[in-house]
Amino acid sequence: MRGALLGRDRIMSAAAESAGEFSAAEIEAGRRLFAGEWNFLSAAGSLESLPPMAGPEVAFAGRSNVGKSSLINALTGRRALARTSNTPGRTQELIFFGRGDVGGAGATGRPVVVVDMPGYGYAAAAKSKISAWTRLIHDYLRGRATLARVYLLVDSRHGLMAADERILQTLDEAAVSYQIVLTKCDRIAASELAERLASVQTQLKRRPAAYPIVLKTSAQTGAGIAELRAAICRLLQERG
Ligand SMILES: Nc1nc2c(ncn2[C@@H]2O[C@H](COP(=O)(O)OP(=O)(O)OP(=O)(O)O)[C@@H](O)[C@H]2O)c(=O)[nH]1
Ligand SMILES: [Mg+2]
Repeated sequence: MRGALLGRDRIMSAAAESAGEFSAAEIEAGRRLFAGEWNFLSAAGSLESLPPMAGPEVAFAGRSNVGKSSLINALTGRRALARTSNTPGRTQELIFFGRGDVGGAGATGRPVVVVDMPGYGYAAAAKSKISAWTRLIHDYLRGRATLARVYLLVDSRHGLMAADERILQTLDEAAVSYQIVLTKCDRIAASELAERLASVQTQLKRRPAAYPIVLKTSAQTGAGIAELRAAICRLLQERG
């Protein structure tokens, strides 16, 4: 397949592959960023109750039950920092987490805040709740100047779905940088995972604010977690 790529596509593909790789030093910097004591900072059910903007934030968004809270627990090494559940609709507010030690200073010397978001596409909740969450999610994503990147989680078994369209549109329109992270990779065969990754990356080509590399993770096995930490660390360094 790779041999079939020609010219610009081939160069782009090579650049994308190298940008998706991390040196041992970057993996270590990512580990250090997420080591230490992570704590709950605050929760916001409305725009008015958002904490004041301070250091850079990275937010985890995606369909209900895709594994946002589980991934945050895997990143921070705390099994029950973010609340997880088998039932969709577990996280019902924007939840802010930070490092308790050294003010949470990361590689840039500034604290990084991790934001767990309510899921979308959950039809069983009350209509009024769904519309309130939807408004909160979209307002936060559009209006938060300190938001360094959104990690948009996608179940590796399903790929991008119709329910993801609205958030992709908001992020592209607001020019908020986002990266797709495949979750639950322990649930599918390696060959299927490679196909899903390629097809999602192809779908992103026409998305202006999407980072072209898709990450693969499993909160269950820990696969891809060190790379996601390194990616966040690199992002913070690039932002300066
Ligand atoms: N096999 C497997 N299951 C996972 C993984 N990550 C999450 N899960 C399971 O998926 C379910 C949902 O996980 P959550 O982390 O609560 O999902 P969420 O996206 O935060 O859900 P909402 O807050 O309801 O939007 C739970 O039963 C988790 O145990 C994973 O990497 N592998
Ligand atoms: Mg959750």
